[in-house]
Amino acid sequence: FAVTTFGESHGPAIGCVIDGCPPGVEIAPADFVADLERRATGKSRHTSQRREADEVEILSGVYQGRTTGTPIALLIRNTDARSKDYSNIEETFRPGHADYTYWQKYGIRDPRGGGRSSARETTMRVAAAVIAKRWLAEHYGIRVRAYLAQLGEWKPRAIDWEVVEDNPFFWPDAEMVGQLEEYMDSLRKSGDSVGARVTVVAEGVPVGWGEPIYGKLDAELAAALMSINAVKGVEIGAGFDSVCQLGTEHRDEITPEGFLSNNAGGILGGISSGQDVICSIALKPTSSLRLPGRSVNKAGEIVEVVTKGRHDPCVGIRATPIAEAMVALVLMDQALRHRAQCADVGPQHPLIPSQA
Ligand code: EPS
Repeated sequence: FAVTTFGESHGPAIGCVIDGCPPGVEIAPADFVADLERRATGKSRHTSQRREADEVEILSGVYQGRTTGTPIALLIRNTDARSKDYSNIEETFRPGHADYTYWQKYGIRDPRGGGRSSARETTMRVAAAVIAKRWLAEHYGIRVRAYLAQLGEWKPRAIDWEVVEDNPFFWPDAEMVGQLEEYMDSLRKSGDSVGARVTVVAEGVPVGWGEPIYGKLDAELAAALMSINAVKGVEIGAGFDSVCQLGTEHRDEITPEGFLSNNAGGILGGISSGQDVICSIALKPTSSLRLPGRSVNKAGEIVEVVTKGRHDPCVGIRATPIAEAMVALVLMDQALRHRAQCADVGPQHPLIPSQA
């Protein structure tokens, strides 16, 4: 199950091609709406105010409402680009942005909204994952969901999945939402940005997915999550907290009824254990800022950079559904690989039940 995307933030359209999807998955343009809206700009005052329709056109791979097994092409036309916002940075490099590395690598770059390096591209990852999520749910009862686990210094005091979709931050602690609104309002007014942490939990993943050395489930999750714009860190399970743990504390002891903890994040030796698969990502603060920063231009001269445009004061907020999507894409790929190799081998004895 391989996904590739194409398109630039300010080009005519963005799209993706999904190869290797099994036939028979029911899918229609309306099925993409909910997840694309969760990720979209312009849904609250706390994110970019660009207003995109994000309407999916299915160009191939679906016949009479079902996938045919052939490559699926999805297209979304860009409808609200304002390229003049970027006319002042054509010759310069935003500090902390991919402008500099794209230009060094290719000798040419599309400065309009960051072109290919824009987070607009992640729309298509979320679209592709709608199909993966549906297939995973139908075949294995898997549910992949995520929440914002930290915003700057703010950490939730409770994790309540019931409230995550009811506030603009994907925040799991309803009592704190008012404080976050205030904080984000003052941050936006200041013109600065802040980082965040997102946690993804995949429930119902059977034991045995992932390959032992090349293609470890955790390695593929890390690569997929790290490929999201602005991600600077990935953790699986206890992640960097493992550094301070003792072995007796970290190991997840086993009983016939199941594991007694989940520091492993549901993955042992690169293979799923049957527990929840848990990953977290760290996102850097948005680099496109209206506050002046020091940089150089293409001639190497000292310049001061100010970015216009409609940017997110915290890209981490909208990264929540994107992280969820990347985990679903990896799980679907690993599921198909596992079926190809091990379809005839069931789980071994003694059998520990899959568990949260
Ligand atoms: C982005 C810059 C902004 C965001 C954009 C990501 O766009 P603009 O170039 O219009 O200022 O709105 O996000 C999206 C359009 C989207 O759909 O996520 C950036 O620099 O990454």
